[in-house]
Amino acid sequence: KGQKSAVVWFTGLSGAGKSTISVEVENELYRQGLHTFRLDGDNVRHGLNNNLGFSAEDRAENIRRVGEVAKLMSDAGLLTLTAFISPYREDRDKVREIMDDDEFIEVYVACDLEVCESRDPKGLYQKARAGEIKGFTGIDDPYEEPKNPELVVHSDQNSLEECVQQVVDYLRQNGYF
Ligand code: GGZ
Repeated sequence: KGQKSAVVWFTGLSGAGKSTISVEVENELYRQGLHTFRLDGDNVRHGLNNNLGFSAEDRAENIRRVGEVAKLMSDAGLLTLTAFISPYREDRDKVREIMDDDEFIEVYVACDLEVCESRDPKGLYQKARAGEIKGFTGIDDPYEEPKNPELVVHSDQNSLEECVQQVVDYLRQNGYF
């Protein structure tokens, strides 16, 4: 019984629950004895990508670099989890293209904008509505939903535990561990 390396790529609006779900999935995989690595905006935008903002060009470069790092981690044998808005389909598809077959697992964390906005953990939606942040995803910047993700979890209709379970079940049922 082993593990198959892959990149579990969470995408969705700010506040949809990507980071929270990915942390809990990682905890569960750890309990199962798997080796994992997690990348999200909090660790990557402060270091590797601290020269990038939120223009379409900078988001594309953010996602490209994250994709390359995730590929390296996956090559090193780790089940890699990423949590980035990654709003542009083209940017996500380019990451998929550098991966092997079955190596890229796109997980759409679907959540109504209204629900994301009501959560507003960092007050960023409020700032975006007030015009204090320009180009905020979902407010005055686009989010392009995945057309054929490997998995969709609905964080506005299911509990955190259920969403986590759906991801873990997908990985087990598809032979990743
Ligand atoms: C979207 C922004 C923006 C703008 C700052 N648009 O909820 P958060 O705070 O913690 O998650 C968001 C994070 C998005 O970074 P990503 O690297 O995931 O974005 S992308 O994949 O599009 O490159 C949010 C915060 O940064 N944030 N400004 N204008 N989110």
